[in-house]
Amino acid sequence: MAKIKAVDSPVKGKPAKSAPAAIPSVGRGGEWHQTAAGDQPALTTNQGLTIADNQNSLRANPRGPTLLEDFILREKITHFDHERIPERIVHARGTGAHGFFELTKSLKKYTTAKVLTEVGQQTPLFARFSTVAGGSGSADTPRDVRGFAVKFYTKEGNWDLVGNNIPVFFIQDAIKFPDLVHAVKMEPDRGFPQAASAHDTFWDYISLTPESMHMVMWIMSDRTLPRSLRMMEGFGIHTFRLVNAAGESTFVKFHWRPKLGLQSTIWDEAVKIAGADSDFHRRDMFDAISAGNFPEWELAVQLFSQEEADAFPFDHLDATKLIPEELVPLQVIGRMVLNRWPENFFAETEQVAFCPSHVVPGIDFSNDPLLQGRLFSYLDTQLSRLGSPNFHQIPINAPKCPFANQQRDGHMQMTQPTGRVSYEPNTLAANSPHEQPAKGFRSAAVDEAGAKSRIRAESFADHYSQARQFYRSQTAYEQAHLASALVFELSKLEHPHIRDAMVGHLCHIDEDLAKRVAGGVGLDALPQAPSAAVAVRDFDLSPALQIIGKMKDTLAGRVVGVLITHGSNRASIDAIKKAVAETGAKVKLVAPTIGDVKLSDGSLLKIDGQLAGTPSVMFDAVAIILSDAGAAALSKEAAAIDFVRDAFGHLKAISADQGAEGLLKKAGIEKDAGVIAIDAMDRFIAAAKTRQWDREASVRTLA
Ligand code: HDE
Repeated sequence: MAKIKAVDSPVKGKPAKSAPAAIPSVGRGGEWHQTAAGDQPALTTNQGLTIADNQNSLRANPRGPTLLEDFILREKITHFDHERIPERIVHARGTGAHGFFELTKSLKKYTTAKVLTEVGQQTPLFARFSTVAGGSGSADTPRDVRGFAVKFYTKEGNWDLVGNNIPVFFIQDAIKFPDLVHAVKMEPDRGFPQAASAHDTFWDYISLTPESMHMVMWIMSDRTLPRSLRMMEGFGIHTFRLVNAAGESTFVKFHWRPKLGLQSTIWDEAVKIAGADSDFHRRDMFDAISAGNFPEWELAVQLFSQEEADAFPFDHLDATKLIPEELVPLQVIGRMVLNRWPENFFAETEQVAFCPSHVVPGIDFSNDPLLQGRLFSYLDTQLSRLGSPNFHQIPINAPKCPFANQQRDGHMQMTQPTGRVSYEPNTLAANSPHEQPAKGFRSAAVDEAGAKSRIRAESFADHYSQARQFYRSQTAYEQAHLASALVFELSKLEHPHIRDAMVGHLCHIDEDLAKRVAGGVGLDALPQAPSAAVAVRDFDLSPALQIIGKMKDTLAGRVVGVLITHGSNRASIDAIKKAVAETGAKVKLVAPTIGDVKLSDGSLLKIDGQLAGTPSVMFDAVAIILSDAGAAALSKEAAAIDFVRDAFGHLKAISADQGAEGLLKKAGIEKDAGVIAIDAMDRFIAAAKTRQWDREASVRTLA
């Protein structure tokens, strides 16, 4: 039998700059092996043993069985097998960043919390943005609520403001949360759909939960399709309390307002982004921070007294209600800047453990029953996810102020306390931590009386009036998007009775909305509305609830895609780059092939993205700058036709030169005010700052 020659095994990884020439290693089957250069640290096991060979497991002979004895293999594989921790049951998909909060206005009158009283102080923080329904590997852009969680590492302990990008919630009582989440998650028998609410179990549950109707208006609006995590608002949702030095408390709601203004995508765009770049939001945040364009938000508060709360036409303890800005104006008190991307995604973004119960002296809870349930849930979930009551010792979770107590031991204990005292009070250790009556945390002394019961307050009974207020406060474009989203979602249902029930609820909110949706899902007549617990009221409209009304007149932080080919006009490309850069936005060049493109003047330009992998959904506005030959070639290219057609369909401004005409024609573009000649740069920039809303009726039939 012929002797079998052992095969060389390539050495993985880059050779070190100073790597010595590969030397054959005798007696290991003839494979060659590169030794570590002197300046490289040794690869070791977790016990510190230097590893000689990280490419071959220990075998009985070169082609024989692997030996159980190979403790190096077993340690490595075992560790690998345990690399994942349970993902969050909700909000599994997230993006985090470090930054700081700077207070600009003191709330000393209302609170003792130093983070809210020391003007000019910068408090380090970690923020995590997330989708709710999908798993940790799901796409960034499904229609979904976004988590907006901020951990402030204050001098007085960690304060976690764990909010969402929508100021209300689905349910009024924490006991309903597991049902809500089970209903929206993939259906248990089939394991789909992932990260989508457009399925029977979600709408079945919602149709039986009238208190969620206000939230339904928000999730069916474009708020659930943010253009960027940098362009969303954030809300603490619940009413909290601030407590001052005299022990007096004031109610507070927290709001984050993005410096770049509010902006959303539209549904067809969000769907296509998910295919083009499922990490769209994470990458956008990474790119912005890497480029030094640090995302920023204002922190604002709504403050109100018990007497004012008593006069509201809704209950401030009900998380399905908001307090319109027109009723209690927002006061801006500071800003958050995110300026550092985590060094390690797992260690920081995955292991960060937020708990609404993490507050500091001067901040306290209200009786919102949803908040009360959350105060339990998050600590419990961290014990399950991170596996130990010592999760606060993980660097991302550890307070940055001194912390000490007599809690001891436990799984994965990292500290090694000394001495014989592990209890408080004591007389044996003078320097051991003791309670501090004067400066420690105290709950607001609130009178509580009444009979114990499982009864929802009557003041929680109005489920439709704020839903109506939200819908009617939207622009006509936004109303059409909302109605169409409902049609889309309800059309996916297999069970017609759920559709009927949902349209029945809509009748209470707005009859026109109900008719639009009924028409969209093919109902001949409006179904019977369920009985409402209380009569629906007409609140004053609140324009602050719009997105379009809250877009800022800016292109800053956005991206303009410029489609070019060989022979494109250099001067036009330079002009658009200059104009876009002046607004604080950036240009990305797209061409059929990656590498350099040779322009009209013979110069070379490096391309940022290849056409097939860089569709126009990645951009806020586009320019098409082509030579005649380039346009002729691209007219036979589906990706180029889609580039233009989608930009037009997604209501984006399009700047086009003479050469681009052929491609526009091939894409069937009927020019409107948002399709702008390349030399009218000011008009293009102005149009790029918004969407061409009036175009929509010509490209899509909305409900
Ligand atoms: Fe959460 N929620 N939630 N939630 N939530 C979690 O905690 C829960 C609610 C929110 O980036 C979990 O660490 C209950 C409202 C965010 O790590 C869990 C109830 C709001 C995040 C949990 C709610 C939120 C979570 C899962 C009903 C907006 C992600 C993993 C009473 C104010 C934080 C985890 C991050 C995460 C429970 C309702 C926001 C299971 C029981 C209302 C932003 O503990």
